[in-house]
Amino acid sequence: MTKSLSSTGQQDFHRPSYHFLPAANWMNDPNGVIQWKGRYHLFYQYNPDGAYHANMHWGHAVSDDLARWQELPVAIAPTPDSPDQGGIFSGCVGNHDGRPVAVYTGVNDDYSVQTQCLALGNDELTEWRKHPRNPVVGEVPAHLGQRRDFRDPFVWRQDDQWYMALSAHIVGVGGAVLLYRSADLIDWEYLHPLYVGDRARHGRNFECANFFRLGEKWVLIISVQWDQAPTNTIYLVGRLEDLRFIPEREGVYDAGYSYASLMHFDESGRPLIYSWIREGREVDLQRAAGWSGVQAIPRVLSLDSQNRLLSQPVPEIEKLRRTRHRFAPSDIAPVDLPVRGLALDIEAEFDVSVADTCGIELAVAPDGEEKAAIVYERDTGTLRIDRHYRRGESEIDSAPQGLAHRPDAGDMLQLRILLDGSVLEVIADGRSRVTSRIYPSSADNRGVGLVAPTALRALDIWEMASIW
Ligand code: DQQ
Repeated sequence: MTKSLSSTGQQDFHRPSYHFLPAANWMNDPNGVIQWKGRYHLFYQYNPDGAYHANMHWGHAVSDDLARWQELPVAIAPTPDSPDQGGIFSGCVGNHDGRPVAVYTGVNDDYSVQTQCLALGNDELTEWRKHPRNPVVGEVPAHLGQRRDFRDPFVWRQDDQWYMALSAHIVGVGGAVLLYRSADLIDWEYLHPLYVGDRARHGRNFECANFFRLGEKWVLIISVQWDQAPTNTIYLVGRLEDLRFIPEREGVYDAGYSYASLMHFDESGRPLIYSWIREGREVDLQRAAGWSGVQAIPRVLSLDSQNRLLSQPVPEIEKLRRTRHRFAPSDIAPVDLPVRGLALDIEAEFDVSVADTCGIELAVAPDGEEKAAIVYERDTGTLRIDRHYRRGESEIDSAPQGLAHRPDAGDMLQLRILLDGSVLEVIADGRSRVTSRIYPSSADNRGVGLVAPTALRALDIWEMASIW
């Protein structure tokens, strides 16, 4: 049984040190990400009452460099006797003629009524005034056959109009992204579904759809609720014809704990994406820790020549790199490396033709029994994360994670790994992503090891500075 850290008196080594999370309490989806007058603003689903999902507000943090964040007071709170009295659910911030406008879902007390609302911000984005015409989108289109899942507005400018993608589902069919149009963000016209998923392939319900142009293509990123499987995020790349999205390629955005991703273009035009990394431990343990939910390191998006969606952590976090440990293949005989740490940034290259499996082990216990292994399995073409705990921890998810992956020609596998306390972000060749959570039972679980050292071609490990 894992004890609460307050009861053991230990420092909370599960708590990340270079990923953003509020000082305490519950956080989930990123909301309203925007660069405003040079500063990056991150809003997020936040419960000021504790480390559990309820009483949603928009928390607020700012950053000048995307590496260090400062938590500010809550930005938007529910208003009694209004369409958002039960919570301020997810949404975005648009720049309407130089004014910041938050577009979000307001919910009633049991979340059965979900409507789209506006709040007008001051120039610091710290004070928000609810629009007197809320809700600006109140009617659920009848053809959905349901009224409960109708949320997460994502707005963009196109041809001098505002467009809004809303996430929902059509009963018996699958997830749906609904398209609306407005001149002023206040009066909205429902056009039609921008895209309708197939329930067997794309899940039961869509949340947090993002729709944006990357070069010649349009990209749809969706957070998916499935009938049986855990939630995940998928992406589709295609074209826009008569304001309907025609996908040409689809893939998994992240096969793990990353969810509710939200992108924006920063002032230099970079497409940046943020994601909530949810917990992999029971609610009681989250409450005992006093915090729940972490933001992924923001990533830069691009498409490769095959229109696969690439994402790389923003280069700004490299300024947090401290001691570097560089290993050449000739150095590496031992399986255990002379590096220890729970806050590491790793770049590794393996030749997958050399061994059946290769990879890296992290958070390894002194006796080797507990660890997280990031393993590439050549025969099945699978990138896996195996979490080994000393005893069965029923309160902690230790199910194997993974997704299909094959390096392109040349057999070289590039891994980028961000380890930060209980957070593990893994990106293979820029295009296959698995986010994980690990909860070592001891702060001594800091070892780093190699699976099949002979397959290693290059390895850099940086110890990371804390942002607090
Ligand atoms: N989280 C929000 C919803 C959204 C969901 C509520 C996704 O707006 O659909 O906290 O995690």
